Amino acid sequence: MRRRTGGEREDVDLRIDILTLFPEMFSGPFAGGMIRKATEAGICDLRVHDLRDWAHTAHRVVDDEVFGGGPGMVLKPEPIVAACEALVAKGTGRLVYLTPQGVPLDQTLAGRLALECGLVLLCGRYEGVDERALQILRPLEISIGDYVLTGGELPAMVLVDAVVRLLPGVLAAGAAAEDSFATGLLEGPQYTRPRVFRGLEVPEVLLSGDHARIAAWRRYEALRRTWRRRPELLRSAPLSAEDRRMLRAVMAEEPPAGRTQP
Ligand code: 6SD
Repeated sequence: MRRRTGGEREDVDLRIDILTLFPEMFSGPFAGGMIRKATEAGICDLRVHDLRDWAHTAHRVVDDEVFGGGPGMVLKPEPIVAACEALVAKGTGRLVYLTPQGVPLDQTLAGRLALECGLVLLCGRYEGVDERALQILRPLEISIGDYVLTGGELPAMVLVDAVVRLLPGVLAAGAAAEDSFATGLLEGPQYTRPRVFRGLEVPEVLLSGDHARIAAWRRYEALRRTWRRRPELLRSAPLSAEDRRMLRAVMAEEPPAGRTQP
């Protein structure tokens, strides 16, 4: 058990509570792959809750019309505040609200969230959540990108995937350290058998067994791809003197691709 300052004792690394009007959406994505393995291994504990369980009316109503007029419905503050307060207290977790108005999710933020003991993910629907609920709860507001979805469920799934794979024991040792973005660079190309496919050969260096040469080739290809596709990443990537020498060679080889017009 890691840093846990109070609340329920848990023997998992990370407890994630998800609050949603559509709990069934999560059964597919969480039933297989890496997330299932992490759950079965006792690394994370994922629980999905129906917001309607906190509704204070017999008909389990959790939404209402927008004050001031306009289309759509807004999620009422009472069930949201009651649910979030109950879940945050249980898991000693940090509350996150998925919204296009939030801070962008990136690899650094995913890494920080993976250090928490508990996360409570609030998924909005319709026109969003009554502002007073957010004023009272002060969640960390996170966006998965500059496009508008119909609810917070898909962003919550994206966040869970990005965070859970970083928990110790989920991936093969060292795998996450090699990720695109973890190194500050895009990853270069990868190959598997067959050695020749439709006349295209696997680069000879990868078959050489010379680990130093292979590592240098991979670094060069990562620099090349980053320069071509996301040159702005090179400004903040940690680069060694040898990386800078390679980068000069990459830049001499080809100009940046630039963004293609839509
Ligand atoms: C109404 C929501 C919640 C609607 C969203 C988040 C991002 N990055 N795009 N769209 C979103 C979240 C949309 O509830």
